[in-house]
Amino acid sequence: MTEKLLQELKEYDAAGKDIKTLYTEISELCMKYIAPEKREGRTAYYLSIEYLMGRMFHNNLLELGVLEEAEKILSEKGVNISDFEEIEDAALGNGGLGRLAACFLDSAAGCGYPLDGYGIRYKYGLFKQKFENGEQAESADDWLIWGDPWSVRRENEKRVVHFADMDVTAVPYDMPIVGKSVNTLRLFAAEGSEQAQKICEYLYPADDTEEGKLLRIRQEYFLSAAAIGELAERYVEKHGRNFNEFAKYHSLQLNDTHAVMSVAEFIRLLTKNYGVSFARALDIAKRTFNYTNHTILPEALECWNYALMEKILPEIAEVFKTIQIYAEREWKRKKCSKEEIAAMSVLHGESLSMANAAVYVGEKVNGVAAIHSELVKRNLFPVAYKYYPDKFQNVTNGITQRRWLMLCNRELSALLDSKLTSAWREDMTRLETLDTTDTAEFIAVKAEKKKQLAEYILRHDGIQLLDGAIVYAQVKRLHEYKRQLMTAFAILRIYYDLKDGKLPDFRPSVFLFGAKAASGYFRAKGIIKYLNEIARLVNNDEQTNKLLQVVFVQNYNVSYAEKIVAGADVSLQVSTAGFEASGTGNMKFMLNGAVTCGTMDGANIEIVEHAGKDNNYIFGASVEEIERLKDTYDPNEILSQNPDLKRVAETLTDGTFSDGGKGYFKELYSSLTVGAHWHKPDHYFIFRDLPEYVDSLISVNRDYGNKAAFAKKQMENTAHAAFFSSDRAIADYARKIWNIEKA
Ligand code: NBG
Repeated sequence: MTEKLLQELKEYDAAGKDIKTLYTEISELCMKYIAPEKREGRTAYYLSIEYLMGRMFHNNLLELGVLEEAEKILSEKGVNISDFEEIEDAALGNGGLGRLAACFLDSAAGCGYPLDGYGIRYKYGLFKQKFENGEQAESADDWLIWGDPWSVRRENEKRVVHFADMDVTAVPYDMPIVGKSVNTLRLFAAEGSEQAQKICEYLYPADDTEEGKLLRIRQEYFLSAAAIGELAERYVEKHGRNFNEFAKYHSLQLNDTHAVMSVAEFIRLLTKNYGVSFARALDIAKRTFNYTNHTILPEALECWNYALMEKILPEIAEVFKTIQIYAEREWKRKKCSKEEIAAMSVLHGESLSMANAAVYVGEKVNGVAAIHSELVKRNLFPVAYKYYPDKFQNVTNGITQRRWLMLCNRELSALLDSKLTSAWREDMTRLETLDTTDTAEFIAVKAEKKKQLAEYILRHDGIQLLDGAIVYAQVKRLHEYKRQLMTAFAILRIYYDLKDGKLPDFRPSVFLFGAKAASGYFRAKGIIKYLNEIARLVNNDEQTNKLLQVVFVQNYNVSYAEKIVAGADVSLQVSTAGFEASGTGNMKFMLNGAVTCGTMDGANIEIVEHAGKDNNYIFGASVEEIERLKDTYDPNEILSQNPDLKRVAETLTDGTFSDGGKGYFKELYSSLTVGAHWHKPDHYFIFRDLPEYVDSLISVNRDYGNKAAFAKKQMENTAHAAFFSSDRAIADYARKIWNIEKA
């Protein structure tokens, strides 16, 4: 097959065609050789409202095993496939949750597991970001202007989704996921009236207005009804109308709570259309659905107002209410107290808890890193854990080495091939035999990737990186708990120390940021502005600017990440312990040979377990310490005792920087020193961890002086990254949760 494909590429006429035509035609040519698997046996389905796929072109050629040859053939025709890097990412996701879904699809296909995905084909993906005067400016991400040659519209498989006030047509677009098996990501586009089309217009519309909430409910139901309708119909075609064996052939994974309505839709459909009793339908659902929790932040746990849902989905609301009745009977039989029942309730007063519904119905409930799964049991669903301990599982996240090493770091991959043979590509545990004392070539690769990163940044952001500097990178969504603000303070501490002559041996360092702030998130936007103001100050100071540089790149996305994780030396993962469920960027950096400078949070804990504490830079309060500290913590006392900290914190208010009259900086300062009606001052414990953070950053800087020793630490991280491959994560899901076999 690959021979034929390569032959066709050789015969392809590229003359005089523009980049979009080339991209479309070559992609379509490849698509002819990709045939999705027909589903026969037990299959798992991933139900997710986000998929952050990134660019498909290079990845698919890699998975087809023709990347290098195709590249050669095309370059002889004058087509440089790196030009296709100008093509928009398929950014149908916000961050880690959506990117995880993409990695899982990749690994399942890569390993030959029967896993298909269902999602929404948004017309506009995650907004594009620019900085105007240091502030985030957003514009629509019109990714489809490039066409979508990697998807196939299935006109004859469309179906109608009913709401009380309108009908919407769900038209599937299938994106083949290429690997050992070819799996399918099926994304539904909403068609029909103008209002119907709105459902798939934007990813995550604002949900702070009633209109926004309704739209969100519509999106969730749209995905759920389209997916469940289709699965039920296919089942009936094959097995008839008796649903007793449905759970034997299907395992449905709810990626967070966004598709929990599919549980209600499943029960609704079986009871209304197929004459199954409610009790029986609920029982089948309980053996079919599983739920992954991705955060313990209360604001992210979805609750819907019953009346609101009833307005557009009366039957679905009714099903949730009935689930509550059945659940209560079960809980009373188990002799749960009133309080316990309230804690587990699906319907509580007027509020429908999607998480409680998922926990009650889900056969398995998992967190995404060891510590997070513990917190899910202990803090989030303690009562459910008491009565259903066997439901609760952990599956630590993973990332695909195909995109995050083989594709984004072909130089390091080649080096590993030369040392270990290419067997590591399929069996990452082979990396453990890497001789990490042999550092010279690794150092050369890192330098090359840093050079490529510098070129990319120059091209995209017009910023020249400090030559030969240590690259510290913090790239992720902008959120207070991720503490980009703490890094800002740490940089200022270093800056003032440099100016005061207190850091005589400091080596040139770049602090590299990439992050988008949710459009309604005032503080996150303030932090972006603050970092850009710090960049302006630091980068223009002749006294320090050969030693310290701050760079915030615009429009951080999957494609940017591919450059950054390969070129960085230090991965900054500094969330408040207990708040980052897992993190997956941390794994990408590790795999590419960066040390982690971070807190004992999320998967950092496991990274350090595997790669060694001595090969990373861990600081800050642990989860237990934060829990102990919580009630008595007084940031103002810390500030009053530490003039250095006070000096940097006060740059928010003392006129050092201007936020152009927007009030960002004053509000940030008051969030740290006064608090707000919904939280105590400094509720992410920045001042608790900041001094240790600064020390860690300086230790990294010092250790970097011994190039070989530092490179050894970096290589130790690569060598112990096997556990963080999503091949491992998928195998865990397959075994612990889905009960599926490789083809
Ligand atoms: C995010 C967590 C990350 C985690 C990803 C993937 C949500 C709701 N959660 O820590 O914040 O790595 O999920 O599991 O986006």
